[in-house]
Amino acid sequence: MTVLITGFAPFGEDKINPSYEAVNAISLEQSEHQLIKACLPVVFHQSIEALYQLIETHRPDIVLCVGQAGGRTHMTIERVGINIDDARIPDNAGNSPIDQWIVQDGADGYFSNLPIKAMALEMNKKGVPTMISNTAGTFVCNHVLYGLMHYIHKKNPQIKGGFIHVPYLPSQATLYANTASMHLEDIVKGLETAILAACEYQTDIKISHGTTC
Ligand code: PCA
Repeated sequence: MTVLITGFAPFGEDKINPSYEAVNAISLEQSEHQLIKACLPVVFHQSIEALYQLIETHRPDIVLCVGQAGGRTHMTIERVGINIDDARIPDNAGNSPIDQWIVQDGADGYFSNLPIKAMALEMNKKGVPTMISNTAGTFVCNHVLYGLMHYIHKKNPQIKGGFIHVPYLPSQATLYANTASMHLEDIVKGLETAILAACEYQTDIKISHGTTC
């Protein structure tokens, strides 16, 4: 299979983005799958346009986008992208949209069509703490997940797509009090395992990752 995997450039106060550091370091050399890696800009709309260009060029079977979620304790596989931009900080081009549609008159949300529970199971089996997340936020990561799934629904439902958020690296966490982090090698192992599970499982498994409030 051809797998497109993307990370993001650094944004906000951070000088490094673990998502691209990890994407850059992964390797599927032992498998028959082909990996295409790219770094997306942390800019509303430009990020989606760059992603669409990559999809049109490489025609992947699977698209996995990866972003930083500073403060999260686990790798988190996103279940859903929602049709809203609501920026807490400006993107890297200075845009701060508030309550704007990503796609005017588009669906309110789209679910990832990757086997997210199977991916989480395999990642946890490898010792990489992983959870399902029910919100990718309302910044550029959610924007890209929504844009990806909109493309898949409208243009090519054969593609499997989704998003994983990764924690800070330890070097980043040293700057903040009481903040979780994960070593790069574990993030890399988690992503490699996620990709292999996405290639292997044709349908998802039924195990609960539900939450109560
Ligand atoms: N994280 C941000 C955008 C880029 C990234 O790595 C987010 O969660 O929206």
